[in-house]
Amino acid sequence: MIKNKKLAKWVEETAAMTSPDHIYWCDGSKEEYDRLVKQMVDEGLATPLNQKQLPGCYLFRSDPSDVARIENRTYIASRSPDDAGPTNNWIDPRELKAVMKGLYRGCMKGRTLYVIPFSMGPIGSPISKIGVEITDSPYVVVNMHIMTRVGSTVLEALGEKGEFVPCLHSVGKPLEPGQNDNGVWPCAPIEKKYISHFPEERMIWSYGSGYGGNALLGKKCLALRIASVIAREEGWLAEHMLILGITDPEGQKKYIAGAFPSACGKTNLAMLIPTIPGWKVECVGDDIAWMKFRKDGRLYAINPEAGFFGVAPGTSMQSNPNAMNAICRNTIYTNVALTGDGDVWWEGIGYKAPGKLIDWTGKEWEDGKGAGPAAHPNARFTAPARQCRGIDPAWEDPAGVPISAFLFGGRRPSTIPLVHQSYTWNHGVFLGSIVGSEVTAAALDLAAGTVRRDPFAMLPFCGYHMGDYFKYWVDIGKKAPADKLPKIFYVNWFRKTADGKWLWPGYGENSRVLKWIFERCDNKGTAVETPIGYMPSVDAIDRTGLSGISDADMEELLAVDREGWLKEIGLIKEHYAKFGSRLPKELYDELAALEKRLS
Ligand code: SAT
Ligand code: MN
Repeated sequence: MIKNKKLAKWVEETAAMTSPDHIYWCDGSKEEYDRLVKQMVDEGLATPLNQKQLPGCYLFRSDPSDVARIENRTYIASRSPDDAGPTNNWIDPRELKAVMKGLYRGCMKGRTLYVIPFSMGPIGSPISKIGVEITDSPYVVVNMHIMTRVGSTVLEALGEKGEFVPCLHSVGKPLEPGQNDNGVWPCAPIEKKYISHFPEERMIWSYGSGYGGNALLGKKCLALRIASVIAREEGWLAEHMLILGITDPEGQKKYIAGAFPSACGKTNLAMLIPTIPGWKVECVGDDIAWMKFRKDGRLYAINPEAGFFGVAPGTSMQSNPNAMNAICRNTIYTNVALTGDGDVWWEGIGYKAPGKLIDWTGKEWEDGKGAGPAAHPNARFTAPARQCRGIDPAWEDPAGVPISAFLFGGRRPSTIPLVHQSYTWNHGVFLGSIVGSEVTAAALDLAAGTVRRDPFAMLPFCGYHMGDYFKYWVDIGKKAPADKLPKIFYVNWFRKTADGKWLWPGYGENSRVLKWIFERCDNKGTAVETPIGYMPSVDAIDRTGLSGISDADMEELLAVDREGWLKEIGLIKEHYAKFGSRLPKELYDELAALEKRLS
């Protein structure tokens, strides 16, 4: 029946180890999705939302200990610790397997083992990859239905001998005979949670968490950590990047990919609605880009995902109307607040809480009554990408879309200007390597104002030594002539005045910066050579129809802050020191050249 022998054997062995009551092969159908959702509603694990306002939408509340990715329980178990590098948690793979096998033994008792064949990327695309996730969580199954392409067509594409990435997942909560979850989100205590990657075997083992990237293994685990390793071996790129298409008033179109650390508005940028007349932005993806060179020498990107797993708090009609519209139907909400009439609510939704709510922990909540937030700050929506009004017509093109520019950025209230362009490929790699964002959450245990370096926004997602990753990016630049390679830009929407006011309005107004970037891709648009790179002159950024931004503001946004940059250089040296001898010489050369240009 199952033609792929390796898959059949793996499922059999896993079932023998985990002892599920049933084994179920997912076909990816709507009937299957509806049936599993109904089962979870009946078990009290899901709440149907008001089906008139939010058809096909359901709310889940997770365990308070299981609300986000957990980086300190995430492991890269390469054979040598040197291959994981200084930015990853390493454990000896033999040791880790022994511990995890102990946990997996009998862990699916009382549950169903679901086999989810999935494709990252359009089925049959030369850039796509197949994974199979085994899980005991029906919540994972329905989320994977939205986030990936699931089902029998994937098994057909896999055929008898096709390769797949095995992804094993359990919530880590076996049930006694007759016991059920009693409406409580199943997971294991923190010290038993493991999100493990075996890069040499291209294999993922996850235990104890049911939330987001810990459990939906196609996303960060496969599409970034394991894929980054495969990409380096095979000569392509697996990046934590949004992809957008931008069209000028004459109908010329370009595609741009961008890497930003979390909490920098990546999803909002991917779905931006331009404020400059005649321009259009369309979304290919909001989180991950897989890119390969084609014969014409250009890099082509696909979005390996099929849905959006976005942060709800802060999403509003002002920050992201396209997302607000996309999540009105067929959407799974996790850890948002519930209103009296079965609607959802979260902090930053753009209007006051309508009366008493049920908060993400299931308790009554009233605004101003001193309780914590109504929605968990990492509350999420899972929504099909095709529901987004601004989705790009080519978003499922198996050939991918040609990338003209890379953007890097972060939250930097000072020093880093609104936009600058690298002089060369290696200078652009340097800009990617120094990406950082100012820490706002005290929870991270860092003084507010500290810059947390997150090179290429890949710090938690690179499956190998980050120094080697930088070197790989340098090498990519040798694979095509400079005029075929994407141009590289650093943007910063988050500049503040000395008294703490935003200097730039952001959101749809960012299209004004994208317009300059678009022009630069054709070597047009006024650009001034500065010590840090090419920069727009003050009036090269189109301000037509934009009120409240004076020439003086623009000058501040586009100034080269020599003192700030010299301080930055000291911080970059500290950052680079972590990578030791594996930091490529080319990046030290770029740093030295920058220092020289500044002095
Ligand atoms: O939970 S996910 O890893 O999918 C999202 C994130 O934390 O970036
Ligand atoms: Mn992400």
